[in-house]
Amino acid sequence: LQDEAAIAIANAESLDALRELKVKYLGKKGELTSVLRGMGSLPPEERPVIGGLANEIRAQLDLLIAEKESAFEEAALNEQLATETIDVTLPGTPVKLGSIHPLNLVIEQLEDVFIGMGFEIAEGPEVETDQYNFEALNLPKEHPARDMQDSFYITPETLLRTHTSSVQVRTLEKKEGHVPVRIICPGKVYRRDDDDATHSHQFTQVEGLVVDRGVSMSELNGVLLALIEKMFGEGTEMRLRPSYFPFTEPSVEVDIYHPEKGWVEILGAGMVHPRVLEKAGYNPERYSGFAFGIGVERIAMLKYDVDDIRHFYNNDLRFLRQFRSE
Ligand code: FA5
Repeated sequence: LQDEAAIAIANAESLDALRELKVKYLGKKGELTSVLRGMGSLPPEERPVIGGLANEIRAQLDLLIAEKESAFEEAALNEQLATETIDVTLPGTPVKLGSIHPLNLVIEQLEDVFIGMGFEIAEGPEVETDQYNFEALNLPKEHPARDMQDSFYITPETLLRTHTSSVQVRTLEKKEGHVPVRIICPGKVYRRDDDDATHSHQFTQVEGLVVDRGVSMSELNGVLLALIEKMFGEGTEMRLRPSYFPFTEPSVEVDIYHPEKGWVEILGAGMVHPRVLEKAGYNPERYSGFAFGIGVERIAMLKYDVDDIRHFYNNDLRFLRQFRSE
């Protein structure tokens, strides 16, 4: 039996054939097992001899099978390695890198500038209540200045925010009367403006708000100058034009000088109106503040010489790829 099995194992041509042999000789109903089973009918003195022999043979066959098995496995592995070799000298497939959108580039730069001046970054919802977008900013329902920002209403009391100034009051409420308040808030805003080369119905603003004791207009002036020099280089000319916003008093619009385009308006700003402070729980006798709302597209157009605001939204790769290296 041992010789027969040994020859069969040596001649097995595949892993499957080997496994069949294992069952045939060593399995529960295998030939060796039946020898062991039959031991009960042997005279008692022969049992240990036959038993010992059977176990020896079992161990022997086990070993032969295991050796043959690993030989098969090694052969299979070698075959697999031979077919799967990788030619490391082949040129790789280039990974296509995207680029940061120019509006996000400008937002990141603005955030850097303001974080450097001690500002924190705040957020607010794009779907806003009339209360935060207008009412709390000193713009009651019948106020004619509501026409300055034609709005997309969702319900009579909710709308797409027309400016990031809505975050001013949300921030003040969160601070619960504590100072200093020093935040910027970048985000999308929506207006029913007709689209043209410099206007879009959806655009981007960065709001700024500072409230503390003794905050003055000259500090606003200093912050804006620092901002403009960082964004456009030292010596860039800035001008404040008197303007009107119901939530600031006095109010200004800020232009910078561009050698080809002349004076271009980039933001609105002013000293926070005492009524806005009061409504948000800040005593205007003790505290004062300034606020500004920067038009991000206007900055990006000037900085990157973009002649039409619509380029920012068309997702034309030829346009977007130009901002790759920054
Ligand atoms: C405001 O939205 C005020 N909330 C700004 C402000 C904040 C004033 C805090 C005082 C205190 P205005 O409507 O002017 O103001 O818009 C601000 C800037 O957004 C503009 O200077 C301009 O750069 C940009 N902007 C306005 N309308 C559009 C538009 N339709 N498309 C692109 N940019 C626009």
